Amino acid sequence: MAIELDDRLTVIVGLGDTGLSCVKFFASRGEKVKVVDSRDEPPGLAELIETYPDVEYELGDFNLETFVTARQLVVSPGLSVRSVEIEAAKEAGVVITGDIDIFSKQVTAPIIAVTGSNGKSTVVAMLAEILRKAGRNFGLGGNLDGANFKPALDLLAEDEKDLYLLELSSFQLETTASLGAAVATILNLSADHMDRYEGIDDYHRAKQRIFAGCKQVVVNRDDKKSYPLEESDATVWDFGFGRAGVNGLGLLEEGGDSYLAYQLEKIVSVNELKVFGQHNISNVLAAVALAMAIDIDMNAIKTAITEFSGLPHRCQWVANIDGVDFYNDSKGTNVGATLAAVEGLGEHILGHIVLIAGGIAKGADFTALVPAMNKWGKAVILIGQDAAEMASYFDNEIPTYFASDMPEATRVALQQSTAGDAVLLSPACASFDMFENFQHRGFAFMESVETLQ
Ligand code: UMA
Ligand code: ADP
Repeated sequence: MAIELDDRLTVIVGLGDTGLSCVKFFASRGEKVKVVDSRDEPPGLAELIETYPDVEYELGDFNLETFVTARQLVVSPGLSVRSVEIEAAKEAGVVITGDIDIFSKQVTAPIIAVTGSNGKSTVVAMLAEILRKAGRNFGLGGNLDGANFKPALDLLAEDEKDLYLLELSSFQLETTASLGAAVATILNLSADHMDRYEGIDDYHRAKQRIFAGCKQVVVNRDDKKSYPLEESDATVWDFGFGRAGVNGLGLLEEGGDSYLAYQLEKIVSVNELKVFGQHNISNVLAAVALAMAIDIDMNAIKTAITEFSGLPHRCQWVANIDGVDFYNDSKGTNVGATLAAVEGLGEHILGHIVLIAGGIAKGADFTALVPAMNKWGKAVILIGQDAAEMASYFDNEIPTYFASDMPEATRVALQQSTAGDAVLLSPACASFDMFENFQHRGFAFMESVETLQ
């Protein structure tokens, strides 16, 4: 039976945190929706049934008919828009959108949009601290976890804000049409999610959508992939390790010390920062550039960046046992992140690193970790589904051990260490084979370390 145009529904694809925020949004406007999720028991189900008992839902294997007869599909980030059902819907003329696209069309206040392969949450958290110090009335959400967790559409239920700060993943950007951000940045680009994209260029193209219609861009001078591919009239700010030019943030060397600087104007000494590692200097410079693009007072910037001590599960110090320091970098979920953590920590400690890594490899190439571990490391302990695949990279290069769970991994790591060394959990992999998510993995590490004491 043919479906009349007016009867066609908005179909929310996915009933996780994003899907639920979409249901709330449409319900608040009195719009009828249907929800589908390929999982039999998606996380948002109990709340949906309790709070929105009238909303229809379909669980388990997707029903193609529901997709192709929809008015629009609001696709959650965990699902690729290239799935058979979504492609078929697109062919049939169904509008494909996502929560960030809807959000950007609803708000008139400026949006600061941050993406990148690594450092997003750190930069966004630092910028949020800067905005707080400056007394700005802003909303904070997107692809964040922990204390800052908030799906973007849930921000619309809060009081009106003068500014929105969003962390965006490539998955979320896939469903944006023209974001129109006041300021947009790709902090850096290195391979991640290669199981979802056709290659790095495909992943890069998804990230580039952040620049569509933006007024100002912040680029990383040390990573050309962070620059917009399309020409535009947007004002450009840049950050990077060398000396900075006009509208630039960089480093100035003076009297044996290194200073963060705006053009040739010193801001603070690198020694005044609480976070360590070159990657974090890059993160601070990015946060300052974003703040300056929206005209934040330099005093607020200085106070916030010198007080910021980092987020949990990101090179977080956990304990010292027999002179060995333990660091939780469970959010190191790709090669670029683990490389940054190994180099940052390697420079920071006197001894060597024993790395705990492994999990779901997501189609990654681990070659780049080998020279870094040869330089800064002394052993690798591997866990999880793709441990054997990872081991093949380290064979004959560095002592490698397998562990069946986190308690065993930390025990072996301590055995391989001596005073002055550091044990670093930075898996370079996703966690879902053994844990609920990266936070769960980080807590498992911290608990295992506690039992070693
Ligand atoms: N899924 C199915 N079937 C479905 C729908 C989803 O199997 O029908 C699976 C997905 O493949 C995925 C999982 O369920 O493995 C979760 O997907 P989701 O789209 O329901 O996720 P949400 O709960 O809505 O959470 C998402 C972000 N997660 C992902 O993109 C995977 C959260 O970022 C974000 O905080 C939240 O929206 C609100 O904006 C977390 C994350 O891990 C921190 N992000 C990835 C990362 O940072 O690497 C991208
Ligand atoms: P994201 O939100 O992009 O995942 P986070 O700020 O949560 O980034 O940091 C995740 C991990 O990435 C950290 O634990 C660290 O190992 C690494 N990392 C952080 N900042 C950078 C950076 N600028 N470049 C490379 N790696 C980084």
